[in-house]
Amino acid sequence: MNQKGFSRKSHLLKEIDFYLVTDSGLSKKGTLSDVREAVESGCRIVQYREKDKSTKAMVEEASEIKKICSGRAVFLVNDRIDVALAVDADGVHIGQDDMPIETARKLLGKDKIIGLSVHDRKEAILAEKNGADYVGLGPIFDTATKKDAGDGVGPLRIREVKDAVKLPVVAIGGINKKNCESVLQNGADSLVAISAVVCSDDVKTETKYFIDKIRRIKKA
Ligand code: 3NM
Repeated sequence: MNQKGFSRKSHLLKEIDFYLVTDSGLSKKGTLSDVREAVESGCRIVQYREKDKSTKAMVEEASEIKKICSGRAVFLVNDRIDVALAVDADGVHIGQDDMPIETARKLLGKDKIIGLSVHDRKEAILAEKNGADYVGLGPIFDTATKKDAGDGVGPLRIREVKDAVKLPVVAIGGINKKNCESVLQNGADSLVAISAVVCSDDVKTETKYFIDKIRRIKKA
């Protein structure tokens, strides 16, 4: 990997704390409003996750999100490498059953960020070996947001994965204001809390709450 590309990516990922994943089905004010409010609150990484729109609508929306994130937040697209390429996003987030990471890397090139969903230590080690830039570990707690997520693995799993890989670990699944401390105390570098943020009336305030909490606990 080109050293410049590598250090740029690891620098960007070192900066992340609260990680916004969009969900148009749950959102009260819509995806673009959620992204705008989260980024205005200081969120430095946004993943556009859309399961119900046409490719055309996705490319249009992704292009708007890219503008909002420009110079302020890393912008990734969930699963859809074609959409990420179409708008020149910063990268993608893929799952275990999506495009194989080696193929995704060939399509995207070495400078783009690729995040991979993992469930345990073994998958995380493989993700690192295969060139992922970070891992999304989940579901930490039971969640109704992703129907096929399975049972929560518990926050201690974060520590196991952190001890096994050097990659940043983003915790996801059932995380809210009440349980986020246990997630952070077990070493998560970043966390996602979809319903806790996009179902609220005030995405800005909720995002700020998580950002402040993460920064405070990381510093302690
Ligand atoms: N991925 P909420 S859990 C999109 O385990 C997603 O990989 C998961 O939503 C995984 O914060 C999940 O509302 C949904 O629980 C997270």
